[in-house]
Amino acid sequence: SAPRTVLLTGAAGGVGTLMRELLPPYGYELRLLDVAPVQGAPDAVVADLADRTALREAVRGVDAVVHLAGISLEADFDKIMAANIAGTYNLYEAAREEGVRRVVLASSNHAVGFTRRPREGEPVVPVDTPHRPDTFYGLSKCFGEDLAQLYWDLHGIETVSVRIGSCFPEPTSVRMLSMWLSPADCARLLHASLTAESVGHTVAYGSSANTRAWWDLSTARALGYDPQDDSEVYAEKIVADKGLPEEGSADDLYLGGHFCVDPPRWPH
Ligand code: NAI
Ligand code: 15L
Repeated sequence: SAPRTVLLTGAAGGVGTLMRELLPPYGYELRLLDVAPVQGAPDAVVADLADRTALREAVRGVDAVVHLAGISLEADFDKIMAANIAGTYNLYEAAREEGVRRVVLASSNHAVGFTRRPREGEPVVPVDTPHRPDTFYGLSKCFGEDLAQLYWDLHGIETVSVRIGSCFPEPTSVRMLSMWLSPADCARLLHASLTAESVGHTVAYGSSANTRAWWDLSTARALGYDPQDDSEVYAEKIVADKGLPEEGSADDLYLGGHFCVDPPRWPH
């Protein structure tokens, strides 16, 4: 049966704040968790993903988890390790112990960030393209996807790993014209991921129906996702303001764009 009570981790973050508003109209009752206090939500669980007892209590009785919590940019490996790698493991263990059957996992384009972006006329990037992280951050998302697969194979916990492009109210760069996931489409995709039947472990790219999309939305659409937005309405202004990425730059070459070279480690 369709999930009703959902734990939303990372509820104080950018996407979490948007989803707190946009998911309840689909009929969900949200329980919120974040290590930071969640503005205007006195009932939110304030806990670190390192706190296994708190996680177990937080998942008790929910039908599903939308797992957004974690470090969302490149950082020192030890920090990524604690929040994203150990933290995601702790969350899945809590889900297993409490019998939660479905997780929607925030993966990222940076799990495949060093993949060349398609040039005009080339096929879009398929969902089964090999992992090719661009950062320790992206590597932690690869781990999350593999953990999700393991928990499906070992324990029958279903996951949709959503490789989110760029989920912000508006696109703000030329690269984001390809990557943008509008907040309303994000809610549509999370809802589809929560309600689709028999997902096993499914990897889906998360973007709107962008004219300039670089990747294949077929697995997302197969879940029932029907994106309604297209970044193209912002294109003229963004291209005029920012100019096209320099030929041969990371933003020009790779799905992960500037993450591939920031911080600089070796010349590309
Ligand atoms: P954000 O950084 O705004 O929010 C992340 C939240 O997780 C924060 O509120 C933070 O306090 C919380 N958090 C961090 N470490 C924690 C810990 N140890 N225990 C408990 N809570 C912790 O990130 P945003 O943009 O909202 O992204 C949400 C998720 O989606 C992240 O997992 C991110 O990696 C992923 N994502 C986001 C994209 C985007 O365009 N916004 C693109 C691709 C992936
Ligand atoms: C991500 O994974 C980040 O969490 C988000 O802040 C954006 O930088 C996004 O990718 C992006 O690639 O634009």
